[in-house]
Amino acid sequence: MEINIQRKVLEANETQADRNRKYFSERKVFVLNMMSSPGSGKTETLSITIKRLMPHIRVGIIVGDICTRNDADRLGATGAPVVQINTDQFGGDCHLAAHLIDRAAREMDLDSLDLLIVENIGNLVCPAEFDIGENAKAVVLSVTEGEDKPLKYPLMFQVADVALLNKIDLLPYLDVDLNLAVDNIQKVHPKIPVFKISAKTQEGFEGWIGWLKGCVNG
Ligand SMILES: Nc1nc2c(ncn2[C@@H]2O[C@H](COP(=O)(O)OP(=O)(O)O)[C@@H](O)[C@H]2O)c(=O)[nH]1
Ligand SMILES: [Mg+2]
Repeated sequence: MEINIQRKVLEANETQADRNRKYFSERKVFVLNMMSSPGSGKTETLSITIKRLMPHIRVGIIVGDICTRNDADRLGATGAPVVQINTDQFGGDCHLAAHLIDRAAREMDLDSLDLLIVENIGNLVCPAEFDIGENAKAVVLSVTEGEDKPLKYPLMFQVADVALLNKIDLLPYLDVDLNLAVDNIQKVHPKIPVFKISAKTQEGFEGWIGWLKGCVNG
């Protein structure tokens, strides 16, 4: 019974996600779904990414959290339009579903955007299962989380189109093996592009920004 209900929820989500994708493509907006566990650096990475892309690429943001507008305030400081979703009004869901993206996107002027980035709720499990109608998925893993996380939470890394290995500025203080972290990501998803970055120092951003520009101009 539980399995049937879960299947129906995922099927309904898939239908809405396909509708979203059509809606976005009619408006010529590329949509990126950014995911990670809480605290890996999604918001920090996005702040820098947006600053580097604008004004040539016009970016809008939908950000999901269970509570608070903190990330909307941080990302809004870039000047990009931001819509915050709080899932505590909907039972505190641990992921963004396609119908929430539909509602948030209708609050934005998509005709004035080239790229819509969705910062998903911090969670390495549930968001991987929910298509939101995006064109690409990015996963952020910070070096402080340990090299083995791709092996423990493989679905997230399998569904991702690109992986960002963040907080490399902290490597001198950690015992983590950066090459092993890359190997583990590529063990569950061979050939996925992995960019090693620091959102604090902006090291490694050229490759990531180039990849994203390629998607938008693509
Ligand atoms: N040292 C360091 N700290 C970072 C880096 N990226 C993010 N942080 C910090 O990590 C914490 C969580 O970052 P945040 O962007 O809120 O992560 P999110 O929960 O994934 O959105 C904040 O205190 C950030 O300042 C980084 O590259 N290096
Ligand atoms: Mg955040």
